[in-house]
Amino acid sequence: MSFTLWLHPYAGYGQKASTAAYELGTPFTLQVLDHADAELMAEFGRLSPFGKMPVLVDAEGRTVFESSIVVEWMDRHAGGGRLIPADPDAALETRLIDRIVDTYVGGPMNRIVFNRLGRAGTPNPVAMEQDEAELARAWDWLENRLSDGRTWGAGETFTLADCAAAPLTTYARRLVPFGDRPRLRAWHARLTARPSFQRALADAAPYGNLMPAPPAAD
Ligand SMILES: N[C@@H](CCC(=O)N[C@@H](CS)C(=O)NCC(=O)O)C(=O)O
Repeated sequence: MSFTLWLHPYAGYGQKASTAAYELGTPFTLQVLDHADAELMAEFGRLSPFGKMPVLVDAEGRTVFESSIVVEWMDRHAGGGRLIPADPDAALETRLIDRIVDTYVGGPMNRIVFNRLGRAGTPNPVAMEQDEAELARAWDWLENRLSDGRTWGAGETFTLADCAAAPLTTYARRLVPFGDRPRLRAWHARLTARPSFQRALADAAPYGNLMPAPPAAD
């Protein structure tokens, strides 16, 4: 299996895909997106129907997009059953946590960042407050879900849920701190220490700090 991942190493959803690839140990070609390169971005525009990263291009030139589908594809082609557990109930819990993190952590996070950068027109403080409230609600929900003592997002093995949560919680906690949520904080510490995520962070390091938010204070 050989494939190329089109992404920017700083982007949270890009790191979700690269963390998964590093976790599986599958070699891949990293195609870094560069907005200053019009030709490259035009090619990316042809690959990505909604202009979003990551996009995976396989050896036959077929594209796979949407980060969760990209991770499922990589897991299946690496033999299956690791990032999406073979047990159907465990797979369902994995997909649930992945959906919650993508929708209610990544969603408001991206909207707040777009607002702060002025990419959504004039910054809208009311919309930003609503998005901060949604993030706090996601933190509460996750804290409660972790109360069964699980080690990782969906159980005792590192899955798609953790590939999503590692980058997205790392960025989103800079907008809405974890506060008094010890299980969420402990999970995040385990995610941060995971070698696959450390490799994704190392890919991002040369780009410095692009996030319009101070470093996490808590
Ligand atoms: N639902 C998409 C979301 C991907 C996404 O939002 N990617 C961001 C980077 S973190 C992006 O491509 N942003 C570029 C833009 O919107 O211009 C997925 O899971 O792949």
